[in-house]
Amino acid sequence: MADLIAEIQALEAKAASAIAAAADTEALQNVTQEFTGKKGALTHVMKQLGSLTPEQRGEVGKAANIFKARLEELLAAKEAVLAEARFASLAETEFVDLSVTPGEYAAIASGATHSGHVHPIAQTQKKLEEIFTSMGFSIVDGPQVEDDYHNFGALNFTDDHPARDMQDTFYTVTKHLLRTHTSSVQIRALEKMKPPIRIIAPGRVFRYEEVDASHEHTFYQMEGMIIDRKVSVGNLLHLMQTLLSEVFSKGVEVRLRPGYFPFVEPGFELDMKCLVCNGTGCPVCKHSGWVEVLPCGLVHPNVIQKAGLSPEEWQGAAFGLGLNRLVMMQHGIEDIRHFMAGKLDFLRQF
Ligand code: FA5
Repeated sequence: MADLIAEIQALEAKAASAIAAAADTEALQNVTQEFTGKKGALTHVMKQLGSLTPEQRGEVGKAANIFKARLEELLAAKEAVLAEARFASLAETEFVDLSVTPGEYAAIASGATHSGHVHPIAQTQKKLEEIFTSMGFSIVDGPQVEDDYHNFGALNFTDDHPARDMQDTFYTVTKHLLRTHTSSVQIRALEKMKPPIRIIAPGRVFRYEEVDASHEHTFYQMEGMIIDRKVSVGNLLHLMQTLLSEVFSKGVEVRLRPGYFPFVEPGFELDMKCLVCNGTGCPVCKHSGWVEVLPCGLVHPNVIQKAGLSPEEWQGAAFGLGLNRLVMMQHGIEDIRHFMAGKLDFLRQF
């Protein structure tokens, strides 16, 4: 009998160290099984009671009950410690910050936090700004709500000029308009700055367009203009080449063809081989294999004269880059509408 009681008492020390080592509730349940379960250590001792007198059995039973009570105490104390640790870590991981927006909260709760980044058009715009400022150009800006004079009149579009129809225009009730191109900023720069002038003017422009894979009603252009003594088509082509080779790290196929704009003479259209379909034909290039991205030309003498400068002394070269289409070529984007659709899955690729 004494042996059995000693065996039971020895179980307490073993149980105490198993409970101390248990890292979670599951481990605690295993300890319970190990000592008081059907195949547990205490059950094993109790199976040996058969040879004892009823009194001796009573003594061993008492020792077993003391052990069980002690075991429960130890288990309860450890469970309390584990629960406290669980709550402490919940407070760290499952807090509710009432200042975050629902979108941010969903991202935090799912663990999928994404840091924001610059829009792909703005990324390319920034790169171009760096290239041109390193060549001595300054970045200038102008209003998006313009008057007819800066958007058309000063750019050699007379009142009844048929070329006005080339750019379908949104007018306001005050007879202002949403600028149809960044060429309006050429005029504002000529009004403010003294030649020689080297500027770029990136910005948002608007047209009353039927929207499709390559046409938006709201899109981005970047105007570039040089006014200097002795500016030639050679200077213009050099600018175009620099621009394209810096944006595309690989060589790209371009073609230059005559283009008509009232504010340049001669005028050119610079098209790029469509990089969405590699020139085989798709909705972006309207199945022609080529995309208009970079019209340009030498500034028309009338524009220079209207700005109060002598066309004999000063000449100019200008271009009007279609930024959305350039970025489409850069990344092989097959529809211009992705840029403003607010789809995070699209934007996160860049
Ligand atoms: C112009 O806007 C002239 N101001 C460009 C210019 C500047 C010519 C200086 C000469 C000298 P155009 O309408 O072609 O030209 O537009 C210029 C570029 O903007 C196009 O080549 C094209 O890439 C882009 N673009 C035009 N319309 C849209 C549109 N609806 N959606 C997206 N991009 C467009």
